[in-house]
Amino acid sequence: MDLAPLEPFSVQIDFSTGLLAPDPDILDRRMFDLAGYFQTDITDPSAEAYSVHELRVPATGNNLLSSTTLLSAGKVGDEYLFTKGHFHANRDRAEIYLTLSGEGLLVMALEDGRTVTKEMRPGIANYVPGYWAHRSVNTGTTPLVFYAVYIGDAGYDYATISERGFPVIVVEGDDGPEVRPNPRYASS
Ligand code: M6P
Ligand code: ZN
Repeated sequence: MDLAPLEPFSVQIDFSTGLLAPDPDILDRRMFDLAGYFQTDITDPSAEAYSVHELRVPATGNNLLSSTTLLSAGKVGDEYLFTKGHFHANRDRAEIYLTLSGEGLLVMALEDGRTVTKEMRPGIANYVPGYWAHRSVNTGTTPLVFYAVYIGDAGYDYATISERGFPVIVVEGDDGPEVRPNPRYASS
């Protein structure tokens, strides 16, 4: 082996808040980071949208990275709040989501526009195979908290989603969340 092995370690995950101990790397996303992502304009740019709390592990292909995401409840127009969503820069890298609290939908899309949407509820693990872009949507009234595990060199391609959008959007309908075609989706 070229490098010394990492030391084994453990983390404490608070399932209701998603907070980790010892201290993770924290990435805060505010509403202005999501400007242009919704059908309507955002109204409160400085409001917290979500945060990603990542365990400190080198981002290499032999490691597993993992993080909790704490996604606020709320809507922009009639669209539920969501994460930016991304393809992996290394397209074939897979990921697993385990929902810890709250409720939502995991929207996944291939580059050809095919989509699959899965429920996110405490205790459900969602498998995201390589090549599927993924976005989580908080359809509840409390924060959506989930733990994600991904291959260390997956990387992020945000540009494709930021330019084209997802093929579907999730809006509040008369009987709850509805998945509808995105009128602004730019197919390739
Ligand atoms: C999950 C994982 C992370 C991701 C986060 C927020 O925790 O997929 O890799 O950063 O969700 O999603 P996004 O990066 O699309 O904003
Ligand atoms: Zn990912």
